Amino acid sequence: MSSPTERSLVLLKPDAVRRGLLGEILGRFERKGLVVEAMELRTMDAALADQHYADHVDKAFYPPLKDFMTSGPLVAVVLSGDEVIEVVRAMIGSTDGRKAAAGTIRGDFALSNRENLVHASDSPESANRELALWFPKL
Ligand code: 3AN
Repeated sequence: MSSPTERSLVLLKPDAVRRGLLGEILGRFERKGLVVEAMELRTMDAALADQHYADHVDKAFYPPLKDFMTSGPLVAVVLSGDEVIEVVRAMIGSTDGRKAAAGTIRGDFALSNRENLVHASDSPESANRELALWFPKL
């Protein structure tokens, strides 16, 4: 019996929408062979931000991060594929766009550690939690 295909919750952040990079970023995931299972343009409100970033709410960088993440529409995407969580994390690169490797999404298009274009679940546990938060009916 084959195991069920893994899923990841990916957010194309408000800077990706504003900069017109949705097609570029989604295209990379599609060309990699990952599958879009669900997708929605929506604006994160304060309550959802606090839930989504539950691990970060007490950190100094959280208030400006919350302002940024609630500043305009983002695109929430459910991606699936073999080892999708690890694959997508490798494709987006490290948190700080100035240090992220060339060839990654952040390395190629971001110059900030806050406005870094993409969020992606970092473990199966985070994926389960985030998928339930963003796509409870899935
Ligand atoms: P990642 O998105 O690479 O998993 P996390 O989970 O450590 O990074 O942080 C969540 C988000 O918080 C990041 N995507 C980034 O937007 C923001 N962030 C993290 N560290 C900093 C920082 N030192 N200064 C400003 N924003 C930060």
